[in-house]
Amino acid sequence: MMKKFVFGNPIETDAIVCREGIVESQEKVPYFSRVDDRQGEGCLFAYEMGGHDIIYGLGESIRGINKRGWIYESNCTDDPIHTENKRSLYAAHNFFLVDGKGRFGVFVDAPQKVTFDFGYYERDRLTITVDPGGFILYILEGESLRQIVREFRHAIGRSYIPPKWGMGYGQSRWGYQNAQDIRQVVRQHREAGVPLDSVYMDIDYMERYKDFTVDKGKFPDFPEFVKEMKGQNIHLVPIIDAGVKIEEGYPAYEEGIENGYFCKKEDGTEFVGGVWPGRVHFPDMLKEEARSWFGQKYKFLIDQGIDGFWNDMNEPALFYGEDHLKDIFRELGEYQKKELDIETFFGMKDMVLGLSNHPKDYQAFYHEYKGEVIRHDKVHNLYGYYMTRAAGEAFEKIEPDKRLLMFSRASYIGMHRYGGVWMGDNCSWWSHLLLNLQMLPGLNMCGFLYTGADLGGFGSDVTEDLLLRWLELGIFTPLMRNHSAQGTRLQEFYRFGHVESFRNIIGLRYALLPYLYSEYVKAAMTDDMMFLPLPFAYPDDPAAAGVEDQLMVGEGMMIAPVYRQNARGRYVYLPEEMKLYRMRSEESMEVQVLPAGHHYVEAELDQVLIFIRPDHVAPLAKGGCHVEEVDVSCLRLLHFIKTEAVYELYDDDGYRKITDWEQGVTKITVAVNGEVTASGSKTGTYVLI
Ligand code: MIG
Repeated sequence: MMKKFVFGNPIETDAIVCREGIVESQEKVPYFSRVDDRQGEGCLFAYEMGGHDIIYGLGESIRGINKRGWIYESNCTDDPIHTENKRSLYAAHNFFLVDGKGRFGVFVDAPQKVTFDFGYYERDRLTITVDPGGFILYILEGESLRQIVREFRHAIGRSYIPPKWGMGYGQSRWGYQNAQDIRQVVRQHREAGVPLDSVYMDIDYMERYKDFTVDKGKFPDFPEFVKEMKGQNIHLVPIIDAGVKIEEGYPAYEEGIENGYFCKKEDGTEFVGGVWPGRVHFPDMLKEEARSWFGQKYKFLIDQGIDGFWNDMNEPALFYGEDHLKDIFRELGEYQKKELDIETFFGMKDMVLGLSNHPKDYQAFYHEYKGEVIRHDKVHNLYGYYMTRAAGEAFEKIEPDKRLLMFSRASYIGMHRYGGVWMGDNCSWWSHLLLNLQMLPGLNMCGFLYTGADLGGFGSDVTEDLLLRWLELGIFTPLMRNHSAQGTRLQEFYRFGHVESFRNIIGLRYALLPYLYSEYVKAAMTDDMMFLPLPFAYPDDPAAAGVEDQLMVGEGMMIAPVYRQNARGRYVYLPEEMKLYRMRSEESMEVQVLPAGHHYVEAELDQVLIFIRPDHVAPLAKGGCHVEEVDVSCLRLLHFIKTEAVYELYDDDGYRKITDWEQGVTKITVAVNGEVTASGSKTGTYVLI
């Protein structure tokens, strides 16, 4: 049951696409009291939580799986330091679930800033504050948490499905300069026997950071280079930034100016911001013609053989707004005349440090959206979504049958139909390995199935053990990409002493691909989650409710990664009896059945813990050096059979859009005596291990 409550004149976000079953209600919002409408200053709702209520959701946000006890702001922000004192990251995912005294879901469909206080100001009080402007509140009820999520996901439309190679391993680094650098990365992976499907191209491939250009000095024959890489089963994935460089003679700039595609200020002139290329204009992604123009620009790269992209800086990140910068220079002139003391020094310092992503700048430009002129801050949280939508809508026209890889940094619910998200600029910290795990289920709730973090951490210096432990989680995330910032320690796997450990663990991912890919596609097709907090699978187990460091992965698997340095194992909670596969590689494993309850489970640095639920199986293929090489002709089944297990294995060619997914399903049945029978699209041989 999904009820809709409209307040004021909301701006349509296109988050909800399926309205069937949604009831528009004139009654009072259930659960909440409307405390205050603050005379145009925003609107506030409150709910009194039970002492043990758990809050799930909010997608990409900091802190735990249970979001209770902190205050979060949906206000897409380029903040590269994801510490627990922060309130906003890059996304605005305004959906959450309350489980306890009451069980319901809430979606605040509002493109402006929204604040969620989950027991921050008052321990048992949950409040939602929506900044001025209209908005829609949806309240969802259902028989279980999972059912509520499904209902929500149905309303927001089917999640994006990547090409299969997008679930292979990707190597990235902000700093790869040219074709030579990339060739070397590929060669070293191949030489070390570390599987690899893609190499990412960060901003340095462009000509002076101009979107839709390739630097000729660095890539003398780009189409030929793309072909050369394809010949080695490597997909190149270039970055696209939101800002368009202001430069005479640069087509994207000239066309944008000529047709009025850039965001303008009140006086009708184009807003000027500063990002990588220096001075830029921001395409008005919300304006339909501008969006379709920007989307078509990707064709420049697609025509040269590119089949994947990542969209960056689309909060949009602003180093500075030009007018604001001028004000600061002027004020600095004033400060120069003063003695800098306790008052003036910090005033000056804060002024300069606060230059980037300043609210004043977000109030200085406008969009043309659905026939209206709207100030940016009123729709701020839609910008990244609409940039990715620009690409997604264009891809439909350019390559109607093919799946292209696409993920974005900023997002809003609705964008999940066009692409995935990566978790932004994390750091090489052990706490961020845990944060990576904790963000996964919330993202799934909000429709984002294609996701992952910068494995090993983007900022700061990684260590070999952190990278390996991180990989041991990363092998389960659909987006599995090692990315790091320039200036940090190099973190390609082959740079470390125990490259065989990396090779083995990542080999395990490729072996697990049939399972992970099946679970992904099934989750997308049935509006379900791939990563679940334990209580979603064991709603009646009070001990499962507090587990913050284990996840269910698909139907039959539970993972419990080690995320502490120097640990040689960890405590694991089993809500029921399970079979543990302690794996060093796809070949080498120790197997043990563990009863329900708390256990200390050993896991050496190069061992991954996989738990299989009773009467479930998970198939393992023979891994390869890239996804095309994964051999599914003989599947070995991780299994725990008490009576019988039935598994629906989905597979396809990995490139074409999926039209009839049930056609790709093979039903595998394992009887209690170990006999395996299969029916459906692909039957091969099966071995229990
Ligand atoms: O502010 O393109 O999150 O992945 O390497 C830095 C350079 C801009 C931020 C992205 C990061 C990328 C970096 N970009």
